[in-house]
Amino acid sequence: MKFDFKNKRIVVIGAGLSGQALVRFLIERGATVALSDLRKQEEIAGLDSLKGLPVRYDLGGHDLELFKQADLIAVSPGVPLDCEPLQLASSCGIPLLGEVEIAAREITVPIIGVTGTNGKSTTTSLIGEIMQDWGRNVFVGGNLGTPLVEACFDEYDGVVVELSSFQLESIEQFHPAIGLLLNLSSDHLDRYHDLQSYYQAKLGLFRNMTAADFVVLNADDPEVCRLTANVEARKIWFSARGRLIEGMTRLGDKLVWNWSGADIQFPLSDLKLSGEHNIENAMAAMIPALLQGCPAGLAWDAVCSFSGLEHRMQLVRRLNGVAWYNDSKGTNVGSVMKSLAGFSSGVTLIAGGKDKGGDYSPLRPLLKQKVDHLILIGEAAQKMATDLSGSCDVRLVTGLEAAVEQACEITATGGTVLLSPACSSFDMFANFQVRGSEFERLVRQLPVGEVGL
Ligand code: UMA
Ligand code: ADP
Repeated sequence: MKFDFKNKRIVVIGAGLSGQALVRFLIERGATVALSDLRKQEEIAGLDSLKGLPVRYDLGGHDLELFKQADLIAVSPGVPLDCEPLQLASSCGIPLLGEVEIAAREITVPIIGVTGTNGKSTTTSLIGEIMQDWGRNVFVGGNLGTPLVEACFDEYDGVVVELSSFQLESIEQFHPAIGLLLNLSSDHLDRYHDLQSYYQAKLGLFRNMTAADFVVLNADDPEVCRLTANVEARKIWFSARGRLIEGMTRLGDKLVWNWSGADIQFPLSDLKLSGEHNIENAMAAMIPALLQGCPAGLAWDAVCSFSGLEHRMQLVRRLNGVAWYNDSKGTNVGSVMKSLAGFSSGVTLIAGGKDKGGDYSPLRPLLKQKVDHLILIGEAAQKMATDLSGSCDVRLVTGLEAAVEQACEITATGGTVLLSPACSSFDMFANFQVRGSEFERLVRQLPVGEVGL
């Protein structure tokens, strides 16, 4: 049901990308809007885009009176629902709507929603590539970078949206036609009290889905299987371990799609993306398109021509026999494990950043097998050193530049240097993109001839 925003007093909390897009959208719909953020004006990028709009600013802290007088609070994903102004507004009976919920009430075309702990951005982009190659005018965004509410400014045939647990926490009526849950592992324990609360937030994806909808699920992930037992929508499974008769399954060097009488094979040798995890992403991404009637060959061609997103296992440079990879988006233990799995040995791993409250010790077996040196940076460095000591040579350094210098000195010829932090970037950088770009800059300026032992 659409919300009537006309003449409503709405406080938008969080002045990042989502908050700014919400302000533009709500003003267009006739609301009286205030934008509130803990940060000061000079600390917030992009506010210029709101120049000339009738917005009341409440920056450098939240004015609680403003929240008490609102008709509605529009919530950015990065703002926890238990923060003081939102608790207060709730206790006064003022409705809180998340950015995705607000956007979804306006969107009338079918939505494909992608969630999971890892692989969301890659899979969302792959689905977008297929749909666009198929001639569909789809909006592709969400947690990937363009807030979903931006989809309300234009006409589209469909929407492909990446959804984080933060966005799914405040779902009320959001109802995708196809929902994908790629995998579940530990993350964001700085926002959630425990892992189960994080998983429950993810399950918000399915809240309004019915037997007329489809869910795409990873048959190899025990948590996904356990937690989706009661989901009403029709389940289509994918398995990289070849365990399915129906659905999308990997059998050696090909994928097999068995569904509703179809039996189609896709050769994995055509895939440009590398890494076992990307095979899973490719499998998941093909399913929505095939369900919607996209020709299988066209869908596979689109997947195969996709060479990956920036900051995900990107080869930056080969220098004096050492390969340097940027995996700045490896922001949790599960993703670093997948990234390390692609190497045999001789890795110098640069990790650390802002700690998200998890346990790093599941990395120990892979560190023992594949990593010679672990160079730690950022706020999490000490905790990681404690969790991982004894698994390989562990060093703490002051920052990314020092880490690159150390890696350059100690990595043997034939080896690999991998930035895959297992942490978010916010202790030292604006975001993971800035961290990755800074790493690439530092690596590119390393002099030829002085690298490797
Ligand atoms: N803030 C307050 N009060 C609080 C807490 C925060 O005012 O109590 C303010 C902060 O000072 C900041 C703003 O809220 O100015 C942060 O808002 P935001 O984090 O929602 O920022 P956006 O720029 O809108 O980015 C969000 C997503 N960020 C988060 O979920 C943390 C972006 O995902 C997403 O791309 C964007 O919306 C568009 O949909 C980023 C992310 O890190 C990539 N996501 C997490 C992840 O992938 O692990 C979930
Ligand atoms: P997300 O948007 O969920 O963070 P991305 O597609 O941006 O996922 O990939 C981020 C990192 O997660 C990659 O660099 C890789 O290390 C890891 N990753 C990607 N896909 C998967 C997957 N299917 N399973 C586990 N890890 C993955």
